[in-house]
Amino acid sequence: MNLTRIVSATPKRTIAGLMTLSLVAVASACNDSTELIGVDTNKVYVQIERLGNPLVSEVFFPKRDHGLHNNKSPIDDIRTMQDGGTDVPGHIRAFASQFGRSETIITTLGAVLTPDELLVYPNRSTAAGNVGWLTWALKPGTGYGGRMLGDDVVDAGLTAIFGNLLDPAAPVVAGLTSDNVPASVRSFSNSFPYLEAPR
Ligand SMILES: [Ca+2]
Repeated sequence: MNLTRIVSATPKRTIAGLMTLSLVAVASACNDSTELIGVDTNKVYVQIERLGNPLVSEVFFPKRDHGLHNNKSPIDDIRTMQDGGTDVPGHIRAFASQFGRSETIITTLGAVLTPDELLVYPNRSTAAGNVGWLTWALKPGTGYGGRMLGDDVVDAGLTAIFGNLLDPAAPVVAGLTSDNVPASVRSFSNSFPYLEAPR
């Protein structure tokens, strides 16, 4: 399956805010400063972090660049760092290349994860199997997207990077396709807040 082609052919309807778990800075002109040096009284909120797709920052960005990712917005993800962006595709390539991952894997990951937003298509069916992380890409034209509480997103992400899901010809890097924590170790309720009790 050529996800790159699928992605480019699929109109993206983004509920971007869903994904930018960040506190979005509003009511002020944007600036490119990546330094938090205090409270900006011209802003209603100060963005301190963001999380779109799982693993993008945690895996692909070296620790020194986490602050950069947290202080930027999805619109910056396609731009190079020299141009003031976060360069998500470049970070993916730099990381994956260290493990000899194929060009197909690298470009597909870059296409699916840039910009770093959790995509949701609310006009699509929520039937079983249709909702969940990256279903919009895996089931082009019908996948709802989003993220289910029970999604083992770490295993899914590691499998995409180190397995052969995106490129059947690629070798599987043994031992790196799972965090060895199965989704079954958690249970969820059907009522708010849907999470199991602390333990
Ligand atoms: Ca897992």
